[in-house]
Amino acid sequence: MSDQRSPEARAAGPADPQDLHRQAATLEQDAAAAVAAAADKKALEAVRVRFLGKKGTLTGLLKQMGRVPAAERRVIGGRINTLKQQLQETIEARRGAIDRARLRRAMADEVVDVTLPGRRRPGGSLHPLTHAFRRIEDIFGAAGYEVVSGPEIEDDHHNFEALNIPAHHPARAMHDTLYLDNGLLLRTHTSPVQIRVMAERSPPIRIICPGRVYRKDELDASHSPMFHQVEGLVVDEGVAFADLKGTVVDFVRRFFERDLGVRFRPSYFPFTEPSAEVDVQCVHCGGAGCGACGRTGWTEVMGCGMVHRNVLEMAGVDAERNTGFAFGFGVDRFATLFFGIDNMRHLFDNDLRFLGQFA
Ligand code: 2U9
Repeated sequence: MSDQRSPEARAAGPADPQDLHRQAATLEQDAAAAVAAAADKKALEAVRVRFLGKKGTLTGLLKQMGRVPAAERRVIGGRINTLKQQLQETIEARRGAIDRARLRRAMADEVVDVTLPGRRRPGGSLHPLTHAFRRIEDIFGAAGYEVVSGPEIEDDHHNFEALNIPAHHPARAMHDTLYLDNGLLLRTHTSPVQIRVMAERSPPIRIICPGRVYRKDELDASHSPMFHQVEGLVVDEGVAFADLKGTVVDFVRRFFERDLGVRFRPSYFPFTEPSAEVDVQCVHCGGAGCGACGRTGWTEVMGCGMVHRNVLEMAGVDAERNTGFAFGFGVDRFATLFFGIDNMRHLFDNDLRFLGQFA
């Protein structure tokens, strides 16, 4: 049989089997220690390459097999192969141990203590105007009124003409209206909604119309170019001023949760006849007089009256059979009185320190 040894092996001469056994024993100890010391997969891979790689220690041993005398080759070759297999198994076992250790650490880091109290998210709060609108709608809703909304951009007819405010009537100046380029306008009250309802429905009508209204005012302690209003309208057979008085007194006492004194002062509005302005006893001083009510003991909160016959007729209501009453008030005013807010600006500043007080 021809010589299978590599040229190097032939040149190097025979290998001492005992020396190979000694190298194998040393390798076994070194490899076991190196695998055990590998702290992570990268270090373990370096150990694998060091012993089992192409230029690894064990590979070097195998390369010497060619110089071992044939009689010894089977024994030493078997030992080295067993060593290689054991080393591979030891490395795999260590890889598994490293993975399990890493998983345990990860789980320890991510552990959730479900018994801990939850982190409270800061709750929001309702705007004082929202509170006021809800109170108003609850009170009138309980009395059988329907809440109706309408467009904020209106036309001259619905905002003025249909309310008995003809083209050059001084009342328009009262409203300091904001007109758009197309001749439409920002409604100065929510009355147009009631006009639209009367045009679409037959009596009996019982509605309140909340919403934003606009006037060319500067924002100051008691005025704003945009403010919030509620108007109410009742049209039916046999509606009398006494019904209006009873409704207004009942509403303001329910809203302010107090048996406040209420007084009606004769007034004038183009859309109602007779008309009245409504004062309530000052919610701060109960009528004794203070800074909030200008030492009068009374605060004006509302306007009202019996719907003018012209308005009913223009809206297509049979004024022979039906009469009606209407009222209107600023919600901002009711909110500032109810919550003791001293300046209208606070309603529009969006300062969370202020708004957070109204849960
Ligand atoms: C129709 C007929 C009549 C609504 C009314 C008032 C009196 C009134 C002001 C109070 C403060 C507006 O917010 S405010 O500036 N309103 O004084 N409003 S009677 O009368 C109507 C409404 C609609 C069809």
